[in-house]
Amino acid sequence: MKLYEAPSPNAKRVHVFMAEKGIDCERVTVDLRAGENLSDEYRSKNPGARVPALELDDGTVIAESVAICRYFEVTHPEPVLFGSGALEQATVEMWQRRAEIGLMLNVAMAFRNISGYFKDRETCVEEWGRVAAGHAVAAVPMFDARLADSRYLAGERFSIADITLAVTLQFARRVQVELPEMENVARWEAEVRERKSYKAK
Ligand SMILES: N[C@@H](CCC(=O)N[C@@H](CS)C(=O)NCC(=O)O)C(=O)O
Repeated sequence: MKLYEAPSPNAKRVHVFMAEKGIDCERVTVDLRAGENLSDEYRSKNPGARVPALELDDGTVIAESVAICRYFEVTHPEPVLFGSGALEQATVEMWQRRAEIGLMLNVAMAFRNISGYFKDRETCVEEWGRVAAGHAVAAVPMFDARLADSRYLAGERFSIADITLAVTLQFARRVQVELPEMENVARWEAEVRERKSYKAK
């Protein structure tokens, strides 16, 4: 099994997830800056042309971070990171989607469109980047309110939703998308960042 990766927030989500489960495998670094992910060779494995992607020993490739994590959730059920039972699974899914769609995608759009980091491969619209940054800022209070009453996003158990939110906050700081610092998010983030899995590569 091989993980195609880069120093990137989506690969980081998979790293933390794998570390939680005690999984390791061969890693292949894909040079995004040089456009290695856009090569015919990489696209033949992952037509989506992004990282991460997981290649199984029989050559099957799974792309999309959450799809990779779902694969590992079944192959390595402990610890449970997508919830257990109807209510907890739905709650994890709800917060995971809120963190990914409401925050992570907007931070990524802000970064990509304002900085022009990938302008060699996409049209960057700075104004759209600023709108996306505003959407990201507006999303944070919902997480803060939830974390005022709950240890983790989906309840008492750490989950994929926490991984997505923590990785996104770290990425936002790195790419200078300024998000509000809020008390409950700060308490929760300090705890998540202390986890051994969060320091994993
Ligand atoms: N929805 C995908 C997003 C993957 C993605 O956007 N990866 C970025 C790095 S975080 C990438 O490969 N960017 C290279 C490019 O846009 O050319 C996932 O969850 O894995």
